[in-house]
Amino acid sequence: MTTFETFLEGQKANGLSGELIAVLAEIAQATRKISDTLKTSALDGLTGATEETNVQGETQKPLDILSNDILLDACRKVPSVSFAVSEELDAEVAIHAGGKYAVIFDPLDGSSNLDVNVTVGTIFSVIEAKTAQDILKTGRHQLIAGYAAYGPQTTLVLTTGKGVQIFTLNGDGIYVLTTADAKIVPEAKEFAINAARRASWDDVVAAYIEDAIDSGHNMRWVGSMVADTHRIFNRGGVFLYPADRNKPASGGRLRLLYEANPIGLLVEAAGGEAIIGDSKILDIEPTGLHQRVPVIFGSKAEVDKLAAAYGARVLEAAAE
Ligand code: P6P
Repeated sequence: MTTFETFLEGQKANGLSGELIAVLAEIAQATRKISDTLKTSALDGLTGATEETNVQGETQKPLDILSNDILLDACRKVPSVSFAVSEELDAEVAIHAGGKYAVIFDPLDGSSNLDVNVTVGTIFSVIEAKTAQDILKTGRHQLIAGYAAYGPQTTLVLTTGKGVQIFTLNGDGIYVLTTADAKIVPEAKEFAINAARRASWDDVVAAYIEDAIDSGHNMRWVGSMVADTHRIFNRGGVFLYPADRNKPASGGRLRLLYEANPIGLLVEAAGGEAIIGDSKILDIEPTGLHQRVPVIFGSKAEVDKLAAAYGARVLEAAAE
């Protein structure tokens, strides 16, 4: 049995720095704490909503704040952490003056599902950043990316740049390696999109979904990105959260730094593709901590169809 701890020993032998191993170990410990907290949250009066709203304009839930605090405490335990960036906080938080790694996270993604006991998750990313300005770099600079999915099982999915590993939390609070080199199947007949927003889709997405339905594809939409992502790791498929064609400046709903980038690195490391139209997510130059982008990722054959359609549209526009 390979545990997370023995995995880290292997990572050290493969050259991952002791500092990054310490960061990853504390993030994993934070996800264990969040998992434990969620299990009894309804008994501990931690459900419902607070009177607070976050920088996104979303009503904060007690568990959003608690999960955020658990991750900030984890960052403070590691001297090499310079900054923390969170969906729940307006600006970056200075952690250790001499630090060199920024930890970027969505502490509890999909928290609107908490009161209905549906899988939610923590999404995290680690980059080298000695100054606040260093934080705004493309997703290709991520050194570590991953998520924890808190569902019937608690699973930790991560990459340190070489493949994707999946761990499952056992009854003793130990993460056990259950998939050593996760791959996303290139072909799949299942898409994830919020079909209620059909009026906001651009013509590429609308045509793709219509064709998928005509071809007998299935649809799943959990309303929790981590849950939809984990399904795609398990059986393939494509996830789409396109920009609203009526509000192009909004960029979409999902955030680049702590949702699209970490998921994009994991997906590419598992042989999938992650795009925003004719560009790859990991090549987008960030302009702000909470920048939103359209997101399409999953099985390579399906995402390539969409990328080709966007590419053709760019060529048509250039020819006009
Ligand atoms: P909608 C959760 O709030 C989230 O950021 C993602 O986890 C999820 O995929 C998406 O929003 C759901 O959005 O518009 O369907 O509620």
